[in-house]
Amino acid sequence: MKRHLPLIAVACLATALALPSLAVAARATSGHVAATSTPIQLSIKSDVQQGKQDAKGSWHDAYLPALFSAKVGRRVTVSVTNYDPAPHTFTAPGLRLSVLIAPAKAGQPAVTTFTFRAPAKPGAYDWFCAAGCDPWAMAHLGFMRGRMTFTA
Ligand SMILES: [Cu+2]
Repeated sequence: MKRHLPLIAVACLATALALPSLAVAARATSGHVAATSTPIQLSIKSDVQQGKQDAKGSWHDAYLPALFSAKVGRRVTVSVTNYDPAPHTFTAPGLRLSVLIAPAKAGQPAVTTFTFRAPAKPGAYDWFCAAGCDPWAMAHLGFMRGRMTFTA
């Protein structure tokens, strides 16, 4: 079951994160989307859900995967399945994105889908979660911090 974020909630989050200059690009996908590439499917699992282990064997919150790519110039659709009963964000200042990722509820994962226009030129853009979830994960690439690469 897909849940779509009310835009007001996203706007409030952007304000709460003190990122008012970022355009909020979350859009509900109600039927027709002019997608020209396959949606990027991401999952989020918490430490207790054994999201991802660090080098010492401790589990952390993580986006799975955290490093992914898409084609330049196209409309990109990202679908995030959150198994964690806590919210996260997908915040990429370089892409002018800050999207609130809805929490799982009553044991059911929440799916948040958003779209944006990929940059015209190849390049890599860092993103992070700004929700204050797992401080270690938020500071480490591959957990609550990642990179999106756009290729020709
Ligand atoms: Cu997070």
